[in-house]
Amino acid sequence: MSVVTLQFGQCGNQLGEELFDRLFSEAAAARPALAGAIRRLYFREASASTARRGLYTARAVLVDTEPRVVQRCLQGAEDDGGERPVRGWSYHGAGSVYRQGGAANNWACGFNVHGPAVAEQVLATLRREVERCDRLGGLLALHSVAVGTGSGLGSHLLQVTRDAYPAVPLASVSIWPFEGGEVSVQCYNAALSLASLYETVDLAVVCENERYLELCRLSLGEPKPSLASINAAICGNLVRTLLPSLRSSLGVDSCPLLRLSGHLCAHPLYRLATLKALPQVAHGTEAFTSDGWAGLQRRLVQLVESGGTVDRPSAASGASQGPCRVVAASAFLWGQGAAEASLDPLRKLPVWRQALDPLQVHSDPHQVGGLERSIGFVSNCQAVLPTLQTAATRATGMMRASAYMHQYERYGLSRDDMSEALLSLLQVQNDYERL
Ligand SMILES: Nc1nc2c(ncn2[C@@H]2O[C@H](COP(=O)(O)OP(=O)(O)OP(=O)(O)O)[C@@H](O)[C@H]2O)c(=O)[nH]1
Ligand SMILES: [Mg+2]
Repeated sequence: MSVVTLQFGQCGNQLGEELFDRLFSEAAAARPALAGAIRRLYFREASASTARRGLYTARAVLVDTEPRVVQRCLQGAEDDGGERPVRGWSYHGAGSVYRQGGAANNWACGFNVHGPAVAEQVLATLRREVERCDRLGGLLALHSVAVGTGSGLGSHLLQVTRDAYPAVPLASVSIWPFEGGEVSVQCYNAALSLASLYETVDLAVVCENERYLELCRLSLGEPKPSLASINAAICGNLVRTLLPSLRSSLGVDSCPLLRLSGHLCAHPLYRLATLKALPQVAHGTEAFTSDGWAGLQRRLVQLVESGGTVDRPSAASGASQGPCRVVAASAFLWGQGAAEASLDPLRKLPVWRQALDPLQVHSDPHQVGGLERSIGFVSNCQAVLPTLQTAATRATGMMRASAYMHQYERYGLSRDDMSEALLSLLQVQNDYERL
């Protein structure tokens, strides 16, 4: 079984490149059976024309409204005059679709202008990639919700992809912007993206740049994190839910995150998930870290209760409204003794008792990221609430003042369309609040 990744816009493409690097290096460090499973899932053997740049080709479709980032991804290791080691994998040039001009920071421009212009070409490119899979296990989209291409074009392409593959698990990794607001209309774009995601994907993994910035600073020891560091931190969490685990009930040849989308998002009102991983250690110190399973699980429970991402003592006290409630979650224990570890501490997680099988646990002896023991965690829970509340408050305030609406009307998005998206955002916020 294989998974095809869709990379939309600058953020989606940069994040995708980091993710494939991570997956490939995990395969290189894994025992042969697991390495084979990882490569079959996310890579295919390179054709003769691309083999000189690596033996494997990422199963990916790259899309953008400007050529720069896609071209850099395609050039990969050759780009910097050989300073970076040859990475052993590459993208296939024919797997990319890009235009000129960008999407003007505007969801409507991406959705209504660029979307229809490239949809057919993207679907044809995706079809070719799907035909190279023995069996398609799912589609994973990477994008930012903040500006024009990843959010607007991404939303359009996810809709046509859903129509073309109605029965295939479809998940997104949706990056939320920094709170500081690089773009004044980012809350509009996020609301429009979220409304669309709720109609198309089975599961949307929400990764907030602000939280990962804090993770890099406070826990990973990087005083001034770059976007590349943030991508590395996101992929460090993500990869623990994407690697197949041979000892798990999910089967050797499937992507856990996609296989679990039905379990995590069984209820149609709750489609958002967040990631966590422990331990959080600075790059280069992995070999000196040897946390026990009981300690890791206890800290994970504290982190989940607090709704946070960063593991620090103050997170233990929990939020003032009580512990963050969880609809459903999956924990992945990676490393020495994972299959034999007692799971007693994890049973204290604040999971929703009405859900069937609310917590699933999977394990494998592979040491992810060189850590003797680590836990990855994906949960559908109230941790998304602060992000939803901030976006909803800002977007409704701007809408009341009719701010920037003309920019959207210019690209065919009416006030009613915007109001509907905001209502949908408020509804999602309300549903998570009432959990
Ligand atoms: N985590 C992460 N965030 C990114 C990255 N690149 C951009 N962003 C964030 O994504 C948002 C901007 O989205 P981009 O992906 O740059 O824009 P785009 O989708 O290409 O859309 P346009 O350029 O407007 O056509 C901002 O919130 C950035 O902080 C990245 O590599 N990693
Ligand atoms: Mg761009």
